[in-house]
Amino acid sequence: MLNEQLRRVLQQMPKAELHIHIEGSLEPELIFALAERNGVKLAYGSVEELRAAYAFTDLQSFLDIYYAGASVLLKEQDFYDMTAAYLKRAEEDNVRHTEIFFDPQTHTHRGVAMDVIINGIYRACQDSPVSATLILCFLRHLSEEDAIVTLEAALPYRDKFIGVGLDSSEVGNPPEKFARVFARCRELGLHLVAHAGEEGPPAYIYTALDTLKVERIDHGVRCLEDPALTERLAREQMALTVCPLSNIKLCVFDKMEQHNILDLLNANIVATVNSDDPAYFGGYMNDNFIATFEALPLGLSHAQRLARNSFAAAFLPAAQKQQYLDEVDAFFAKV
Ligand code: ES4
Ligand code: ZN
Repeated sequence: MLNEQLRRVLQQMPKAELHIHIEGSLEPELIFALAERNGVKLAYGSVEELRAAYAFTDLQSFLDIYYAGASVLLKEQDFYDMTAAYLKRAEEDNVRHTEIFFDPQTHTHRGVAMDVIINGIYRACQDSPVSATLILCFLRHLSEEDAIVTLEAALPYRDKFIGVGLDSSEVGNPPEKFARVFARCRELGLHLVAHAGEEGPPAYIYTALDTLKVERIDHGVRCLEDPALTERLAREQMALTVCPLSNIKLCVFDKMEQHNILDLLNANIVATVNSDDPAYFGGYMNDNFIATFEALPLGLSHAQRLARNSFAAAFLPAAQKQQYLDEVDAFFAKV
């Protein structure tokens, strides 16, 4: 069991979240409320029935339900309400800064316009006391051509997102499939990230780095299978946005006791803790920290390191980053 002091520190320490899919923050209750509001028919009869379907065996089994859940989002206010609910939970967990993924293709393919998506999410970010920026993710199971069309549709709102990412079904859709669209995003001055090494092999982490030129790896936990890659990630201080509860729910590791986040830290990798899809995977930021620290021999020094890593890896101006890092150190000086 976690001692009371460490639990309180994990809850109260200032932190940044760098890997959260906003569509994955839709709680079953809100899915049903929006379905009702929009007259959308769901394949599940009740909140309980929907929640009972959250028994995943791998990434794809989750994605099928995640896209079904997102089908209730139609109006700008729906995107606003979803984002506002997440930001309120983040604030309760002492998240000071968050970089939110959104998947426009999940919505544009259902006929929802890009301005509805971006304006709804962005307006909720502006109305929150939590610092929040947006990262547009391309769905890797779709074509690169579709990603290019999506980027073009989003460019009128270029000032409302800071970067692009790559998510959805990893195996069989390697980063290099998106070489051209990422090159274009790089020219546009967008930050670049990609999911790699969650279910996919270390080779995908290499091509995310070398072909896409990403600045962070989302998940990346399979890097430890390759000692040269592990050493490189540490040397380059390339951050990994690790999502512990997600990895357990999607069977990347059987049990939290087997999670490799402590091994990543011991290899001197800039690992961070994040919630991924909190409504589906059993918890928000502090739930992830607590579950991880309960299962593994992690202590106060690891908590401070993970809090520092979260800000060090954030896409923030240097002065603001330093301010957050000082805030972390001031918090731990009083513990
Ligand atoms: C995702 Cl856990 C995960 N992996 C890949 N794509 C995703 N989209 C939402 N959650
Ligand atoms: Zn993810």
